[in-house]
Amino acid sequence: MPTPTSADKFSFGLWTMGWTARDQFGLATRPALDPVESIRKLKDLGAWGFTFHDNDVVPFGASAADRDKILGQLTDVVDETGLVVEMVTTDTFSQPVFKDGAFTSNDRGVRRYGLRKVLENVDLAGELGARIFVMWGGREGTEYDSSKDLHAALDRYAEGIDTVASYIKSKGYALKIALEPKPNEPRGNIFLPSIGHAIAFISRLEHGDIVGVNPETGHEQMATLNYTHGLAEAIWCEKLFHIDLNGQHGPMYDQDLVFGHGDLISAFFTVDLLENGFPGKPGAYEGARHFDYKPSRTEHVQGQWDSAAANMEMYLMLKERAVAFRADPAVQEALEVAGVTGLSVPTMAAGETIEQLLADRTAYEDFDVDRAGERNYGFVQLHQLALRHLMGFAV
Ligand code: ASC
Ligand code: MN
Ligand code: MN
Ligand code: MN
Repeated sequence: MPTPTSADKFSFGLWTMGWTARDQFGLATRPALDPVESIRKLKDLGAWGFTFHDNDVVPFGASAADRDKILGQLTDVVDETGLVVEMVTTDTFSQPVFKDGAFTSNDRGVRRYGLRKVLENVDLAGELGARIFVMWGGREGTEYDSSKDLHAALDRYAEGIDTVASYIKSKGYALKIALEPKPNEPRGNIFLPSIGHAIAFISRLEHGDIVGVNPETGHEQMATLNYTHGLAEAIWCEKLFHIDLNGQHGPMYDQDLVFGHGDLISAFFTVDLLENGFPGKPGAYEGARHFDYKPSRTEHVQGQWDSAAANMEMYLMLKERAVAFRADPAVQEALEVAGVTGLSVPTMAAGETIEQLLADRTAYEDFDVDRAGERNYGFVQLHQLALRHLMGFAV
């Protein structure tokens, strides 16, 4: 089995393997993990970095003295292990005060409080040297459309993100914001439900240059969207700042399974895109391979760590297969036959004008539409080759 090293840039949220499995229907099934011990354990398993919400390490409402003590322990274990704090995120969803959202709450006092909580956390992220600041607005949304002025909500959301971005710039932190889309859960409908919605929103911001996206596998799949396509468009827009990898079986509740334990074929093509898709192109993703999963409620401490290791093993196994898939001469020929390689050729010739295109009879009047309609693209055979590689039958 391939084993992870820090060069693989794997990272985990402390809230992921540390989840005590308290859910809507039942109590916790395992004890809370000590964050300091968890960081040491992640190091032993071969991870490169870790991430956290403010309240994963500093309890909500902790005194300044307690906060400093906890953060001192955190920086000590970072020094000891060499693990990287690559991303920090803020919990603006757990406490009752945020039940109608933080930046888009109808209550202005809550909005100002939410903004202050996030700005405090920006300082923490900046001081710890994190490069990415994720914002998952899980409570920004509605159950009832009567409950929200939707235009005003988007104004307030933009105002909030722009305020945070301008604060980051004014402080000179090397931080970029990554918005995390999700269609629903915990709200009936969450604002910025997909990668595409988020990118359109970012294009309207004043400080959108330092704002991108943090797409999560399962969140896109809950909306029946193709995660790999979403990543591709985010890279193409130079907006893929971070990723949350996990597993999901199509449109149902947010499962947060181990990466690849849901839609395995989709996971294969996600890894293929990340490893083979855009190298050297503008916006190519070089950040952490970050997992945002939850060990199933049936697992106790051993299962929590087994599942953490499983995420990295899945990624590396898929990477091995994806690299072999691209290197296989039979695949390269099939890509050629299918026209996949030909798609890189611009449709217009270099320097060609629209007039020249209009005058080109071979493009239209004399184009053999019937013959083109009869082309066998061979996509099924190509996909079969991919699955042979994925299943280990192509050696
Ligand atoms: C995050 C993030 C999520 C949520 C969820 C909380 O920061 O990326 O998807 O919080 O993991 O349980
Ligand atoms: Mn999720
Ligand atoms: Mn996430
Ligand atoms: Mn999540």
